[in-house]
Amino acid sequence: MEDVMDKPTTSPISTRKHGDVLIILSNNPPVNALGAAVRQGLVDAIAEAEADSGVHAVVIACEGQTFFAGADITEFGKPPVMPWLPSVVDTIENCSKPVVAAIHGTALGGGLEVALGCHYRIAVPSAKLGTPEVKLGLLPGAGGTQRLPRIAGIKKALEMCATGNPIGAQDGFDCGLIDRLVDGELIQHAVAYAEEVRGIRPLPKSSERQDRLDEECSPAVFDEFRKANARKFRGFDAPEACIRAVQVACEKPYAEGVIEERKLFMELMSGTQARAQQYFFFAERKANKIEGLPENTEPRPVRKVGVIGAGTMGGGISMNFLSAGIPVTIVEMGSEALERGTGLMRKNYEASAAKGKLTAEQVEKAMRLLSPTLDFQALADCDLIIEAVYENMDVKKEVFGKLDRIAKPGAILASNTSYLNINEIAASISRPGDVVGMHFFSPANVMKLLEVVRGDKTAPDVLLTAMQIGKKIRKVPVVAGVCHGFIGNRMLMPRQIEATKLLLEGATPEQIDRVHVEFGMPMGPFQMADLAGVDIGWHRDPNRIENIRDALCAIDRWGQKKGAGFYDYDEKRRPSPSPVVQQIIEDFAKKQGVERRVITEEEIIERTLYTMVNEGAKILEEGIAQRASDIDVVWVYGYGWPVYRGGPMFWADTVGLSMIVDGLKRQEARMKPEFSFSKLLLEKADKGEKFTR
Ligand code: T1G
Repeated sequence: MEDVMDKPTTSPISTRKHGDVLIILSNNPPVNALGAAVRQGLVDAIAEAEADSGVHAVVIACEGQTFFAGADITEFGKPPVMPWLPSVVDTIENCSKPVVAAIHGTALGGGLEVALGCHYRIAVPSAKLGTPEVKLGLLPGAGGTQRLPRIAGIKKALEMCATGNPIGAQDGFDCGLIDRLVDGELIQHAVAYAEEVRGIRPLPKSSERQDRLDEECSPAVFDEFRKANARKFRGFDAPEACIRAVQVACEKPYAEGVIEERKLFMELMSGTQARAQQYFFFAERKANKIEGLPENTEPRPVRKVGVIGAGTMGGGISMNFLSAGIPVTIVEMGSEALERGTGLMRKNYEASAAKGKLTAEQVEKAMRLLSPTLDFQALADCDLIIEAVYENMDVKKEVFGKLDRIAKPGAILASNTSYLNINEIAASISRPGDVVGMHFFSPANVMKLLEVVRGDKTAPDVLLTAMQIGKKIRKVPVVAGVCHGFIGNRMLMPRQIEATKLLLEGATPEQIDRVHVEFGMPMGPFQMADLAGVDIGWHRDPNRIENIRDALCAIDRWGQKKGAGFYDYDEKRRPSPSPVVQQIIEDFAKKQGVERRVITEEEIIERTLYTMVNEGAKILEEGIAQRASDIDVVWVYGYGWPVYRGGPMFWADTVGLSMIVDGLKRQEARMKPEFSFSKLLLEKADKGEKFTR
C-alpha cells in the first residue's frame, strides 16, 4: 500500500497517510528544533488527523540526524510566538486517536516532552532521551517535570531533570519511558505499532498516570537526592528548581503541577544564570569555527598517532586517542619510565571500569591499540605526533629536530607545551607549516579543553586537522595564537601575581581562596597552587629566596603531595590554615617594607578577577583569541570558571565594562608595575559596548 502524499507545504512539518495511519514528519535541520513553524505544523497536523475520519492513528517522526532536540534556543529572549510548546504537547495528548512517537537520535528537552505528550513511544536502540534544560539554566517547561515522573518514576525523573544527562533507549525501555525498542526501518515499525494500538481505549495519557508516583513519592527521596548532589549543584539555581518541580508532581494534581512548573520556569528564564548558560551553549559551538580558513581546506587523515613522553600528560593524551579507537605509539627514553607510564594508563582505565564507566572489554580494546616503545623510529609512520616532554625549549627543539628527520612527509608535529613559543619550535625545523600546539590540560584524559595553538607558519589544513581531531577525541578545541601562556595560562598570571601581592598586604590564603570559591570557582589560587605543586617552575635552589613561593619550596612545602604548601594537609588531604606560612608571609612583608592592612573582598575581586578580564581584552586586541566567547570557553572548560556566570568576558559584560574599569582604576597604583590597561577594554567601556554581544 503506497503512502498518499498530502498537499506540498513549506512548513517543516509534512504529513502522509499510510493506510489509516497519518505520519507526521518533521524536517527542520540540523536538529529538528521546535521552532515556531514546527510547533504550528504539529498543531495543524493533529487537526488534520482529527478531521480525517479515515485516520485511526498517528505517528510523529523526524527526518535527519535526530528526533526533536528541544525548543529552538535561538528563540529564547525574543517575543514568544504562538502556539506555545506546552499547548502543542497538550494538543497531541488530547488527540482522540492514538499518537505514537518514533524516536531516533536524541529526543531532548521539548522533544522528549512532545514524546511524553504522545500516547506511545518507540525507539531505535541507539536513541538517547534527555531533559538537558538544566544545562541552559532552565527546567523542562512543557509539562516534562510533571509527565516524566508519572511515566518513568520519581528517581529517574529527578536524575534526568536535575543533571540534564541523557539516558539510553534501553534504560528508557527499562524505566517505562519507551514502550518498544525496534531495529531497522523506524517509521515502518511505528506504523505497525500504531495499527496494533489503534483500537485501545482509553488512550494512555502520561498526565493521568498515578501509579509510578504512588510507588516512589516520599520527602526522603528528594532530601537524599539534594544531599547526594549538593557539591555538583553548588552555585546553580536550576537544579533545585528541577527538584522542586518534580516534587510538586507528588504533591499536586497535574493541572496544578504544570502551573507551578511554568512559574519556576519563568523565574529561571528571567535570571542571569539562564542567560549565561544559553550564551555558553552557542559559545561552545562557535569555538569550533576557524576564522579566515580558506574554503577548500581539507583535513589530513589521522589514522595513527605518536606520543613522545609517557609521563602524566603523555599517558593522559594517549588515552584520549585509544578511547576514540585510534592506535597510539608511545615513546619513552627508558623502560622504567615507559612501564610506569603505561601502567598508570591501565590503572586509570581500570578505575573508570570500576566506576561502571567502561566495560573490561573496552579497557582491553583500548590498551590493545597502544604500542609502547623505546625506539623513536617507530614514530615514522604516524600521521600526528604529539610531544609531551619536559617543559624546556632546548629539550623541545631537540625532540622536534629528531622528528624532522624521521617523521613521514605530511605528518603533523604537535607540541603539548603550556607556555613555550610555538613559532620558535617551528622555526627550528625544515617543515614549520606542519607544526601546531595542542595544549592539553591535566588530567589530560579528563579535562575537556584543548588549546590548539596556531603558529605564524602553521598550515590551514594542519590547524583544521588539529581542531577536528580534538573534537573526535571528545575535547572542546579552541584556537589560540602564540604568546606566553596562550589564552588560559596568560590570564592566570595577573591573577596569581595580584593574589600573592595581596598576601603581603594583609590578606590570607584562605581569605582569597574563599572569595574565589564563593564566586563559584572549584578552588582559589592557593588551593590550586597546592594541588598542581608549589614547586612547578621553581629554580630548585633552597638558598635563593626571592618570594613567598621560594620560601615555601625551600622548606619542602611543595603542596598537597608533601602534605604542606600554602595550607597544612591532614591524611585525608583536608586543608587547614598554616601559622608557619602566615609567619613567612608577615616576615616577607616586613623585609619588603610592605605595610599590612585590612583587605576587602571587593579589592580581591577587583585585583584578581578584573585583572583577568583586562588580560582577556589584551588577548582579544592582539588577536590571540578569535573571539571573546572563545576566552570564556577556555576558562569554563580549562579552569572551572562557573558556567552559570558564562565566562570571564561574559561576566564582565554583566558587571558592566565601565564598572570593571573603575574598579581597576581604584587598584591601579597597587598593581603597578605589572599592570597596564587594555586599550580595547577602555574603548569599549567608554562607548558602553560589550565583549560578547
Ligand atoms: N535550538 C537551536 N539550535 C540548536 C539546538 C536547539 N535546541 N540544538 C542544536 N542547535 C544547533 C547548534 O547551535 C549547531 O548550530 C547545530 O544545531 C548543530 O548542533 C520547553 C525550554 C542535539 C545533541 O538543550 O545538545 O527544550 O553551530 O553542533 O554535536 O522544555 O546540539 O551548526 O550553527 O551541537 O551533533 C533543550 C541542545 C532545549 C539540546 C546535537 N535541548 N542541543 O549535537 O551538533 S530547551 C537542548 C544539543 C527546551 C523545553 C525547553 C546538541 C545535539 P551551528 P551541534 P551535535
